Amino acid sequence: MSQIILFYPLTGLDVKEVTVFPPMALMALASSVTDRYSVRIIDQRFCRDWKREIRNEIGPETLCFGVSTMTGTQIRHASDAARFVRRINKDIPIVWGGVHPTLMPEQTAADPLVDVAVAGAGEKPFRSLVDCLAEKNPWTSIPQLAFKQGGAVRYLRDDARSGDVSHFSYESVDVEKYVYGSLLFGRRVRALPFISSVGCPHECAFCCQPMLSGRKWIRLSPVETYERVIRLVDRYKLEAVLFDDDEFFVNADRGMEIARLINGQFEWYVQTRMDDLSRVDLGELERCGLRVVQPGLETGSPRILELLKKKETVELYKTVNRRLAQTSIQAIYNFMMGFPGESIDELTATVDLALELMAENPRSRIAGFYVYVPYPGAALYDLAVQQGFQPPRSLGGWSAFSREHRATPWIQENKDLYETLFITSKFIDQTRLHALSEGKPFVRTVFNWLNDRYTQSWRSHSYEKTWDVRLLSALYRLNV
Ligand code: B12
Repeated sequence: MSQIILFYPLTGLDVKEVTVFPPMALMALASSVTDRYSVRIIDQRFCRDWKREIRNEIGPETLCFGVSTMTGTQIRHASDAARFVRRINKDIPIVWGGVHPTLMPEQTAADPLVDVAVAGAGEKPFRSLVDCLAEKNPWTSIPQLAFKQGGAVRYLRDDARSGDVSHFSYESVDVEKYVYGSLLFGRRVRALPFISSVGCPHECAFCCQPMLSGRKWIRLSPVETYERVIRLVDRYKLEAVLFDDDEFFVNADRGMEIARLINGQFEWYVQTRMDDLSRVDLGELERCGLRVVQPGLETGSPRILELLKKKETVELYKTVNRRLAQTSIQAIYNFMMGFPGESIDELTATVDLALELMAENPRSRIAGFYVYVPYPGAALYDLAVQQGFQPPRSLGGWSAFSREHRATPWIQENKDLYETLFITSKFIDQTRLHALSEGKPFVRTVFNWLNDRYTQSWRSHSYEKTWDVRLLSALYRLNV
């Protein structure tokens, strides 16, 4: 049987049981080919000796080596793997897919370590490609592919979106490795992610999703969602499900119907917006098992909210936060900083908003304060370029664009301030990291000390890069 090797690179944010989720992109690809081909998924996050693994797998029956990547750190690790495969056998086609090749198919395909870049949902084009490779047929007319031809790059653009969103081949990975999620639920629970819809109709100017999805929202019906999720829950004895949809409550009625079908049989988590939360019945969602919501609030400055095209207000944030406080649903808020033109006062407004939300809703958490990174495909990207941001001209250049990216020209003057806020934001909610210190009293004591120390400095708006921030920053970077 012909064989396909799929590789999931380190992301730069790889904390087991916290951010290491199953490589769903590759499991989706696998589901489209396993009827005819054998598929081996290598997840670098679990595989220190990934080179030996690749060497052992590659053989005469290998049809291609596929690799998935977001923009940022993953590109570097994907390139290492591709380079290694080239060295072992230069005739194995190397196929790249994922968010970054979707945003920049031509630039990706121009890289010497890329034979084919696939833009968009991969199931259909990947199946067509491997069929052609297996039958030794030409593949250069398959839509969604970008590749080099006659000294130039050709890209067969096709914006059609797939109608299905969640056929994952769980058999192609060792699911047990991914099953626990401790940070989100505050304790170790058996949990797996599930995706019930893809895309998002909103147009947030910092997000690449409008370009990825064309602002279309494709979803499973409530019954389909429930049936697939409950099968997953039964099969893997799950206590919780993480809905990794970009925006779960785009349609409030659909969301409520899914909730009623779930009816508290397991705990669940969703990514969603505050305005969507203002339109749903939080009490009923609580009864139906919704435990955690993770909205992006981004800023406490009304001007920046306008700039970001969030179409939400600080007042709405406060109102919904108060309503959430009356339930047991925990809110984990995401913030961003370092936007072009953002003043220190505007940044302070974000700090104050975070403190106020936590004071009014003591169960709420702060996921973090992240520095804005101009990802290609986002509307704000053009403004970033006008403000002096120089986009990389090659695939390799984008590998530096992780969440630790601190190279945008307008933040240089206050780089230490952003670094301090990023690091201290991880401790500011008093308990979010506590799950990591379970059973480790010394670590817990240190966390408590840091919590108090940083709360004081946020309250007094003093963000000095003290020795402890430097140390934490160095420790953090070891993982990136
Ligand atoms: C889970 C997740 C993560 C996980 C990693 C994934 C994992 N498996 O563990 C973690 C938590 C580590 C993560 C981190 C980050 N993430 Co994230 N993440 C997601 C999320 C919620 C789901 C990804 C997923 O599994 N999708 C499901 C699969 C089926 O879809 P897919 O990946 O698009 O794959 C399809 C196609 O792309 C293609 N394809 C993919 N790979 C391949 C490979 C081949 C060979 C082929 C042919 C095709 C192909 O086919 C697949 C099936 O159709 C998405 C949002 C979303 N709903 O998709 C964001 C998303 C991918 N993340 C995003 C971002 C911004 C980040 C962070 C920067 C966030 C932050 N501030 O920290 C970091 C990056 C790490 C870093 N060092 O900088 C952005 C992408 C930005 C970009 N330009 O790359 C997204 C789109 C969210 C958003 N709307 O902004 N993330």
